[in-house]
Amino acid sequence: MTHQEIYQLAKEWTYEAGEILRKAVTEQLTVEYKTSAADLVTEKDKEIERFFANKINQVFPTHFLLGEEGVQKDQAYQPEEETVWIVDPIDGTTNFVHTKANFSISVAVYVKGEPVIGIIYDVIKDEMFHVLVGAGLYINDRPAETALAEREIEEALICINHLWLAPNPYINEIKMQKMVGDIRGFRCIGSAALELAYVATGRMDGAIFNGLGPWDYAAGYVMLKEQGLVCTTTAGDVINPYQHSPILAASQALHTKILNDYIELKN
Ligand code: 2AM
Ligand code: CA
Repeated sequence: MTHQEIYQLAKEWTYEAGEILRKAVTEQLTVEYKTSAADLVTEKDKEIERFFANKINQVFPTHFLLGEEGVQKDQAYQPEEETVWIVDPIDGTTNFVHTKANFSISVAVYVKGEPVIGIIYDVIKDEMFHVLVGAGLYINDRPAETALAEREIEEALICINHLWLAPNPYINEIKMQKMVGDIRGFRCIGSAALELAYVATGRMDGAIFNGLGPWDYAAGYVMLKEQGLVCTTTAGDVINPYQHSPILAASQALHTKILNDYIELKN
């Protein structure tokens, strides 16, 4: 099958999964803690990941699945040698449970280490960000703007989390506080994937995360790359798409400015 055909199927499956989640927000959910009360999982996270696992196993038995909930067990493979689907069945589970909006399904396909497909679906808004590398980034049926404005720091809107403005083990909070004072504003939508899609489409100018799973950023990374934007670790290094990573995404000039002036890592 061609990449174009895989892309079409991936979008169809994501819409189908979205339909399940739109129904689910009206139902009673079983919520469990994963690592803490701030890290939730519902039966729907597992159900949606299982949905993708079944589809992939049926249609692409040679492909692998790297999903947040780890429903596909017993896979031993070298990701750089294979076709790998990187899936977050619900990105922003806390929003899914509490606010019932601003959560997304994130699906990426990487072929032999290369980003090929990225899909981020805002289920409640019915807004799908999607890209097949080389064929352009789209928001539903509309091409996203390609020439994104290069904003000065005082005009920038940046996605960050409140955690990085308070004492924390990862990043110097004093410099982060300086940054939020210098920029136009900051936002935390609560779905890292959606935040990266917003940077890729120019709705936000940058995003900083201190610890994301591959499923949180893999699809966003494909979109940012297609748009000529920069996405690295918070140390400015190249990302290994199969590992947990801190992330800094922005246009070239802002990325350099944030890295040089506002980020000081603690370890
Ligand atoms: P998730 O909903 O798929 O867990 C919340 O600010 C954003 O950070 C969400 O996209 C959330 O993804 C992500 N995130 C990654 N690791 C997390 C963790 N350990 N606890 C809470 N949110 C996490
Ligand atoms: Ca998730």
